[in-house]
Amino acid sequence: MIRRIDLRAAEASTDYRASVPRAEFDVEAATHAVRPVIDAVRTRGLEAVLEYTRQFDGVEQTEVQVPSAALVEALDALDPDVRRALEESVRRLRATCEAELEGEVTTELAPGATVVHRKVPVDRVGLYVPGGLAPLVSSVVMNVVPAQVAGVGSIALASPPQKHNGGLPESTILAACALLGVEEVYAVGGAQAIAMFAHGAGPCARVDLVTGPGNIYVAAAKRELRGVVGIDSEAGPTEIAILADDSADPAFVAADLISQAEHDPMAASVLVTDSEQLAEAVVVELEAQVAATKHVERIRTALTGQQSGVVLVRDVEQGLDVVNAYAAEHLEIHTRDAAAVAARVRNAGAVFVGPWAPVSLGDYCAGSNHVLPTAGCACHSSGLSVRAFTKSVHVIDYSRGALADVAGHVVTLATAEDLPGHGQAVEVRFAGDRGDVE
Ligand code: HSO
Ligand code: ZN
Repeated sequence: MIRRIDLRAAEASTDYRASVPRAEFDVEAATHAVRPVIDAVRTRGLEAVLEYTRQFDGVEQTEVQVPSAALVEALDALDPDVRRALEESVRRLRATCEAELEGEVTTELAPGATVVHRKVPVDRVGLYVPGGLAPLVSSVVMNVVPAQVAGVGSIALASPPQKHNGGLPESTILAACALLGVEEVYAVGGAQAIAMFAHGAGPCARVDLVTGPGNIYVAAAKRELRGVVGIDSEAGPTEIAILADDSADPAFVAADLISQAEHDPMAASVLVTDSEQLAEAVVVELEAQVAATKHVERIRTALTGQQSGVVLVRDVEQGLDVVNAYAAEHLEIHTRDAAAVAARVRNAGAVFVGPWAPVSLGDYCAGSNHVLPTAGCACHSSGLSVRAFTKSVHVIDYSRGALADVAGHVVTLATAEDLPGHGQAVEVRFAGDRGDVE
């Protein structure tokens, strides 16, 4: 079922980015569809948001904000087991986020010459939680917790309205918002939600930063609005790559490939191995396990798609080159000495080491974040963390003497760039009696 790519004879200089399977997720193509939506929300605000909600979600609304009573009710009705699991998920992620908070860094360049690298949280963020094939209640946790720990003062969250829930977002999503103390929730989805965040509409004031995954229209809207508003990263269909040798357990490997294929017919599951035997055993396991899963169709489509495959390599060394080129959203290492192999991974959204750290653990309860770069973006971008919700500001504090010490260099560089006004801004301070002012 799953396709096979044999790279064992590839030259050492091969650019594996061209050889690894990859989903076709043509964000560009969706751009022309989202442009009018963005324009309409920018110019007509709430009225346009309500129109698109009627058109795309089939829901008739007169307002977009979820009443606080609905949030409280959803939390009251939440299954106690789900509540406990969410609380554990929050506890672990919060601990990681708190440990990762970066403090101020002060550098003294000379007596009286300091530069402070100060961390400032973004003022207001808009978090997007998709509806889609499954209501990802865990994505509420993954977006909200780092924003809260970073110290973001104003948090708004949007999720598509659901016909089966009276036009409100999924109840579990509302319950998670209530659990985390998020009070500003909008029943708006798709490009219109991203446009509402970027430009403001009705009760929703514009935000400074939008985060969270979404479908192709959400990704296209984020691409269009980048600059008007800050954007975390464009999230495409989910991906799992597994680097395994003959020590791996084929049942574990197959189950993990299936777990991410379960998200989306376009999801990518890629096994990279130097063991022909393991590859065959995994294929046998996939057949057996897929037949027993709930979402067989979706999973089969994902596993047989051109974006998935079993890649055969000569050895783990070549396997590392392949996975570094692929830059998977999630990468599992099932080899001997897995920690040492994992230490050599440079490009991956998140790395899962050994047989006891499946991606599902990271999806819910590891303490790591599951909003991660896809489509090879892990070679330049990071997953969501407190960093995504913080900006840094350099604060420059020099005394008169400290400026005097370096003034000559400033004037020289200003002259070299033919910008004498820059030099003058320093020299004026030392001209005449001004020179005595401290
Ligand atoms: N694997 C998804 C996140 C998720 N899985 C949420 C289950 N629920 C993208 O990292
Ligand atoms: Zn998942």
